Amino acid sequence: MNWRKVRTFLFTVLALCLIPATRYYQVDEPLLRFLRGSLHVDPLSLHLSGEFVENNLGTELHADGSVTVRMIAEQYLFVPHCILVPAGVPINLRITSADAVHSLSFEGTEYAVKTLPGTISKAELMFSKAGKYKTVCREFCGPGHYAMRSELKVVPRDQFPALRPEERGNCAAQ
Ligand SMILES: [Cu+2]
Repeated sequence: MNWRKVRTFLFTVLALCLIPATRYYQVDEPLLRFLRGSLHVDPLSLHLSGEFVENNLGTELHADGSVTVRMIAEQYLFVPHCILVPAGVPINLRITSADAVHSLSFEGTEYAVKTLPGTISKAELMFSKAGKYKTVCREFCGPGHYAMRSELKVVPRDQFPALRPEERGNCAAQ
């Protein structure tokens, strides 16, 4: 038996296995959720029905003080373009994509949320300090990818506007 050939073969198999293994949490996790059927959403009718209709996007303040943020990522912007959230409050982010795979990240933080058309990505975020965070797409999604950025504005909790149940917070209202 030619040990050198066997060794080369085994190394090749190992290397090929390692590539998907390192990408698993980035790509396959939303894909698996999608295949499991939970958190499924139709990317073609986001603006027509369901939780991602336009007047449901942005920051929603619940009676218990918790916050839900709903967003859509699409080539080449995040909707809403500017989001307002209170500091020091856990934020439930729910985001989906209308077209390609994107990744919403907040500069200066570890947060990065991959979005995939057809599935809702969920994340728990918290911003302890007030300030502005640039939000950028970290997944190459086409020629306009590098212009895909928006903003998150964190304001002290007591300065966060008291929203009526049907209202959504965004920077334009500031
Ligand atoms: Cu992108």
